[in-house]
Amino acid sequence: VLAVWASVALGQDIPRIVSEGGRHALYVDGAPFLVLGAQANNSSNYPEPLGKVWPVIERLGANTLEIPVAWEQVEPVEGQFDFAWLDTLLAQARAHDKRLILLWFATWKNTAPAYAPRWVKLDNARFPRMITPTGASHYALSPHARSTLDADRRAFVKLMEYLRDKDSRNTVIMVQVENEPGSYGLVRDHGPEAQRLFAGPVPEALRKRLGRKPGTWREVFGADADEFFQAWAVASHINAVAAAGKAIKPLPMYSNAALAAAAGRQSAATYASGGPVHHVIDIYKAAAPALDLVAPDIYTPDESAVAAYLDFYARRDNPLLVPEIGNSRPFARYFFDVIGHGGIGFAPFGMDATGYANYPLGARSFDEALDLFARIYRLFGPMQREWAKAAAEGKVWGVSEPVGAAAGHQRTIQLGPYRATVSFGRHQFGFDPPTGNPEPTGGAAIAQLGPDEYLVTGFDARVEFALAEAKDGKATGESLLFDRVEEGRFEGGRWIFARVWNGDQVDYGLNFTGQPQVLRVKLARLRTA
Ligand code: N0T
Repeated sequence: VLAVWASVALGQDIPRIVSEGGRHALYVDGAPFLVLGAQANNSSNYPEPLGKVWPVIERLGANTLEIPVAWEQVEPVEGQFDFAWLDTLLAQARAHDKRLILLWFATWKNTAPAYAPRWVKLDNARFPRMITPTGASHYALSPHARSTLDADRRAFVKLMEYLRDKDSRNTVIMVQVENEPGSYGLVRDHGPEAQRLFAGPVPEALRKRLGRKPGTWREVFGADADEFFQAWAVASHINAVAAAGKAIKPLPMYSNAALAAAAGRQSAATYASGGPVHHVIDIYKAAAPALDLVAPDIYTPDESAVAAYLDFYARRDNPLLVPEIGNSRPFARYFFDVIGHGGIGFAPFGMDATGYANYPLGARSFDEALDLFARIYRLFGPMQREWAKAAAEGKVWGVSEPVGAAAGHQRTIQLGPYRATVSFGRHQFGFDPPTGNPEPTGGAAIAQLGPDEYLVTGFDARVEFALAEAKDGKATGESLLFDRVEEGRFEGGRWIFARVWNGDQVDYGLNFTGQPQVLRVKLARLRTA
């Protein structure tokens, strides 16, 4: 009680993840917060390019900017720390009324040590690379070098001390520790320390969590042993860094994954082995309790793969955050699936005007899909807190437009007593079947506000409600009516009424266009038999 009082009195309601009953919320300033984010390009982490970042963030209507802090820029000379970048960044973020998620680019940045200071990345004796089975040097740093961990951790602690001392307002709401860790082309380290550990027993914490009998890595995990061993080592390093940082200021922290294929198992030499890919989430949970979550970086536009990834990462023990998603047009609609999974945040990657585009992962230009992301953020911005609160209570649903005719250009949402059918590409008047939108831009989101009362919104979609039990049009003696459909908006936590939808606006379902429209829908059952 005293600690709570003290933190409130000091204005230090530190952001935190609150999980209850397998649902999650990111608390910012003491209440659930939905990250309507955008990630800057990798090299935008200097004062000068910020001038090309903020205008894009403003156009998007994002509430959070994800941006790197490089180890090389804060500790260019060993033991000499320089946080001028953060001085500028924090001041400008506050002036723009935006929150920040800092990306700690250190031992692993897309697995490589390129962002480590030169006194680290050029000293292989003290900060060794991984070793291949034939004794050659790999490009990635070994996760088994105490010296590397000590140096990384010391710099990260300085970063967190800076935030403790200079950010009592908590402009920074989360920290990503490393970036897409692991190693490409080599499944695990074969250096002397790695070999010694690999021949030894699987750590008890891991073995018990996975319910396995004791044994060596190979005995326990067979063909998975190399990747699991690497994941344990990388996650342990990240955990030690995160734990030391949290001891200074306990901000939410996470690790992001360069994903493995959603279906089947490709060779671990072909993706970032040891990173938090979906089939090693449990290893990260065992090795890295200091992390609040592991997160998918989504660059495949394939809807079944995206659906699989969201299912993999939205878990009772893992809040869903999508810290990177491609910034081309097909990706925008996946916002609805992410928040439908109770996600705490979403951020297209590469959203600044510094001149780089990661096509074909994302768009040819940062502004190709800006309108699609921006309309979503403008819709959800005013009610992000209400949405995040409903998500924490497990009362949210969301779907996006499927491509191709197989799904019939529609999706179904089960709302307990009701079923919502969301269809795409129809005239607003009448019964014409859905044919899909000219491009897949549609999506709908529903949050339960009370008994029989739902917040309903979306773009380029029609939403229709039915009784869940009334299958195949069979009469049940009951029919479903709209008691009342109000259009309005949330402002400062209050619902502002604009008008009642009736007549054509409800007779053929609730039609959402490109306009930002939010409805409060009260459903009622009419007994007819
Ligand atoms: C992402 C971004 C940035 C299709 C790529 C994705 C960001 C990092 N890496 O622009 O580098 O810092 O997190 C790698 C995806 C590779 C997939 C290639 C197969």
